[in-house]
Amino acid sequence: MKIGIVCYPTFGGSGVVATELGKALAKNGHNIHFITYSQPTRLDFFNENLFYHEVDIRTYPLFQYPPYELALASKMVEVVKYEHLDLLHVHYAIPHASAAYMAKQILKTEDIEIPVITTLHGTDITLVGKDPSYEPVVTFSINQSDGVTAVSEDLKRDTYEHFQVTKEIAVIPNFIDLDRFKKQKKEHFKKAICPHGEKLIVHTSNFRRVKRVDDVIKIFSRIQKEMPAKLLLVGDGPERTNIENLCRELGIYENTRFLGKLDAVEEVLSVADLFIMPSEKESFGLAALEAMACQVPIISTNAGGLPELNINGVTGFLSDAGDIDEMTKNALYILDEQNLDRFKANALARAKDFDVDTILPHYEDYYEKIVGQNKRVLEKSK
Ligand code: GMT
Repeated sequence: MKIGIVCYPTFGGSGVVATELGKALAKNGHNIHFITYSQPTRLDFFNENLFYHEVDIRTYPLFQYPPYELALASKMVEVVKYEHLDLLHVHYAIPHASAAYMAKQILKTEDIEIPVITTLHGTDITLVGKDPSYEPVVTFSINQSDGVTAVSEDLKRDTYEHFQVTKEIAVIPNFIDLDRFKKQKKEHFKKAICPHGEKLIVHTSNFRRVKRVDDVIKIFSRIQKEMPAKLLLVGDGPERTNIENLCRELGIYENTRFLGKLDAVEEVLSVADLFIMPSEKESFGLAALEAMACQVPIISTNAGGLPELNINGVTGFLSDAGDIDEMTKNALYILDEQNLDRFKANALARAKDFDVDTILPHYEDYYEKIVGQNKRVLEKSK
């Protein structure tokens, strides 16, 4: 199949899933055309089936905000037309689903029918999409998509609850490449960071408020009072300065390292003992899945789709957002030598359920279904 993938090219979860999906599909022989405003971060290798089309965003003194959505729709029209695509798959509803709708209508005037699939990832529904400034367009463009997928059952429920969506939503969870995300031998790295056998705790995120990174710091500060430990923070974002200040306030800065936007996160996860994800909202929790694949147990909230990934008392523990006491107690339980290896093994076993080789066929079957449906409707209307 010839598939156009539209996504955010940055480190965000939706962009990572879209890029990894495109790479896996290309390896399976599909032609994948990425359409976005810069080279996706994880599009880092050559494959004869992978193509990249950059959206040209022309600005003009009149525009306070350059109209990205129009430039994107125009690029979609061009790529569908000249590359003879069978399908457009857009990741993250805003503004990709409405731009795809526009492209579809333009192409229709030239007798080209292109099916559009929208994948809902999380904050496009749970946070930004619900806002009255976007809600009508989000609802409309989801309903106009030929197919809609969500990354968890919880996100599907949330979409039906908060939007007048009538379209059937298929749940296809996030997935993981277990060849890349696996425990690697990085003992020298562990020794350098934890020279006295300290336990190593990791958090990775985009440091937005919804991630509650301050809770990570508070939990770590309490763990440290009970056992020697170090904290590695991967990623960057708007809350970074506040978090650094909190570390200084709590006197734990010396035992905390900010690693920034690290690409080889699996190397850090390979030496970690515990991963903390205290998010207020989390539709799936891809970062937690990456940790689990590297045999790292999870302390998380029970928000969104996290209970569909992290099994309470087995791969880690789930708590209400903000319950620092319970999360600390559970973290200390996991880090106890009597329990740690069991949780690590369980985390890996659970991660295997989300192996790319298991999840990819769900996307391929869904593509076949939507393209087939589209063809049948067209034939009937002739
Ligand atoms: O907020 C983020 O973490 C980024 C966001 C995105 O869409 O770029 O991630 C969301 O999509 C990921 C991939 O499907 C999910 O694993 C994350 O749970 C989800 N984040 C939130 O719901 C907060």
